[in-house]
Amino acid sequence: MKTTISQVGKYTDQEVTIGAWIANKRSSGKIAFLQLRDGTGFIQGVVVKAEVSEEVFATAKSITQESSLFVTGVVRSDERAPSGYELTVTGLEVIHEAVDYPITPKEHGTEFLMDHRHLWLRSKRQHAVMKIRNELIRATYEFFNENGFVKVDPPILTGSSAEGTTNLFHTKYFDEDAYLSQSGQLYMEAAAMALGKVFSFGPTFRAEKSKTRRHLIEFWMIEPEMAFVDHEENLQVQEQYVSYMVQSVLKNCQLELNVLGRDTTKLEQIVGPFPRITYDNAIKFLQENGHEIEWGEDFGAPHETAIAESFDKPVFITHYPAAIKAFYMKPDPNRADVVLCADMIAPEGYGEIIGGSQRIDDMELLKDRFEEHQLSEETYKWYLDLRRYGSVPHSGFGLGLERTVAWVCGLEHVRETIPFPRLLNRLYP
Ligand code: NSS
Repeated sequence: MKTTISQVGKYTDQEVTIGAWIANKRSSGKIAFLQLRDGTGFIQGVVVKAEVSEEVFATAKSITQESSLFVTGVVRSDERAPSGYELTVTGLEVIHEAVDYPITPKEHGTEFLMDHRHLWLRSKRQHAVMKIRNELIRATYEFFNENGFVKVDPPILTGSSAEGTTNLFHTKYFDEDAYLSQSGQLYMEAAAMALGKVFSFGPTFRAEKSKTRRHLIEFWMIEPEMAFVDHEENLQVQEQYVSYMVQSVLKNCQLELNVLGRDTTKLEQIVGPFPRITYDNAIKFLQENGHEIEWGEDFGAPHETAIAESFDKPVFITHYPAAIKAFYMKPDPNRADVVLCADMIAPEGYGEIIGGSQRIDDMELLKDRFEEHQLSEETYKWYLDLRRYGSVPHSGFGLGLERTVAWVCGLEHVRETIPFPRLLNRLYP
């Protein structure tokens, strides 16, 4: 029976064949242990000299790391094995022999591994990260589909900016100037007026000369947008969504969390509601704790970490000064110098994972903002139309997938959270 490692449990004590690679190997005169991987999982294949043909044992002894082969063997249930199973090998058919695979079981430097990202992805750790990334995506679709949202795909090539003009990737669109999307938000607002509750999931681009462990040049964002939803309701959707994602990973990715050595007790606490703190109070808190920061300044990573450390759950920082936030955010009706927005800061020092807000729904105010931000009204004519024809209160947010993966997996740096990271000095592989 041809099967995969993830499915061997259905064939206990039966003979199966699996297409696999040699992840690692050790052998003695009488026995060889093959660490096999096939993409769906990892399993140990045991080759006992006395039980197989001479040829099979010779192959087991000489086979090199990352060679590919069809392995035939009997599935044994084994409590000690991480997957719960082991394979007693009866046959080996080599497909392709790998010569001098560059990533050996010894330690390698980060730059070396990044240069070999196309191969590094095969490792057990990276495999676990990609599986958890996939679970977060799967849970995202499940959550929004079950809650009445429609998936809408905004364009990647755009003629305007959504998040400020300083970090736009410029390109040509035949004779016109064009930019790679920083955020699909403005288009999602149009979609919300057509479909009510919508969400997008796609790549976004920021030409930021930042080299921090939280910044990617190309990253993936989930952007829900909701008509007839205000600031407070927006926060409720966010805490439900983030709780749902984390609980889904806990339910479906125990093996992967274990490979990564993640402290899951920390993740078990991620259940809404999440605490909230206003920007005003966050500034006070920081000042009282010896940070040099004045009202009106934006938070840096150390500030975010200091605030997050007071909580076991993600925390919303709300009501930022209008002057340091995007043009489209709605001012607080009780106080025009702050806006109805929130950033969600993940616990354990992983920083901001969500930025969201209620949007300006008044056309005249939006026009004023365009002027203040020196944005051409002509470029945003269609966006103003949303306020011209049946404008409604509406809100939305953007969750950065890679920062969320870093947090859930407990990774130091976002470079391991995406298959092929685009960083300041890296476009290869
Ligand atoms: O700039 S954001 O804070 N907000 C927006 O783009 C809004 N237009 C979203 C919306 O309301 N529809 O980015 C949102 C999130 C932020 O919290 C991070 O988690 C992530 O996107 N983000 C990034 N991740 C990795 N690398 C970079 N450079 C990055 N920039 C933002």
